Amino acid sequence: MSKIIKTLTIAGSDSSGGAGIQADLKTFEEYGTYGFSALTTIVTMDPDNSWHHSVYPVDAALVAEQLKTIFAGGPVDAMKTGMLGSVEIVRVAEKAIKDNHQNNVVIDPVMVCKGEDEVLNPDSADAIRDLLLPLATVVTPNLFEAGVLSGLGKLTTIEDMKKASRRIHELGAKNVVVKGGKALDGEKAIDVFFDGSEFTVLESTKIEPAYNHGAGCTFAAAITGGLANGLPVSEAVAKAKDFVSAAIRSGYQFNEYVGPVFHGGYRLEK
Ligand code: PXL
Repeated sequence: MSKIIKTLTIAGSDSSGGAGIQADLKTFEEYGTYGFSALTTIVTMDPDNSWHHSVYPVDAALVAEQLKTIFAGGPVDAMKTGMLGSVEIVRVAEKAIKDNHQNNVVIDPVMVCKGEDEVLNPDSADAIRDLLLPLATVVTPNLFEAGVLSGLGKLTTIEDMKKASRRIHELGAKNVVVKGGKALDGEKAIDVFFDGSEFTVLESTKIEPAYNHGAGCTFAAAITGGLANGLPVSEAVAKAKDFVSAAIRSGYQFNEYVGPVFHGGYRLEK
């Protein structure tokens, strides 16, 4: 066996399997990497209450202990963060990244689950902006998160997305992908990539019906897998877009509320 390529996710558990650490570890495996995980929250969804999400954060000290275990083997080849759950956990993630001189850091600034539109925890959103964006190789906000991080509010056009990317880059993230996904009007699913000097508009055909629960986590995990494998950022992002489109095409209806992506879709289509 040649060198093991290591990836890490600091994120929440989605028991329904499409998002969170479940998405990340499955995606890391698809990229041929060895995945580590530090669990930050446990999320449950209630079928008796319209699939309402409840988020239970893990004690921040326990997140720190998990990271101590993981980094006992030295830095990983690339890592990502997902749902962090509290300001204290954001601080723990920041400290682990700094103390271990970890590079190739993908920050997915998770603020809400799909279908829920309140910022889970506004203080954590501020902490992600102030403490983690300066450490980010790539940050992957959706439209809503990009509006919050940039302070621009509701984004509705590609021009808005570009403006938000520029603001978010100024906050310290080296590369920014604003995921319009299917949220913008029109036939295409559109994301904007900004590397600090140039914008690239990434387009794909909107997929209907969209079984897309977990698409955001899977996209960020795929970028992480690409970086771990040595791809330049722009190539890691472009491949991740193909990877997540295939995962959506292979998604399935789990119940009346949710249809997750299938993380093995890209492999099956090859
Ligand atoms: O898709 C956002 C998300 C991230 N992380 C976890 C989740 C969700 C949404 O359900 O459960 C753990």
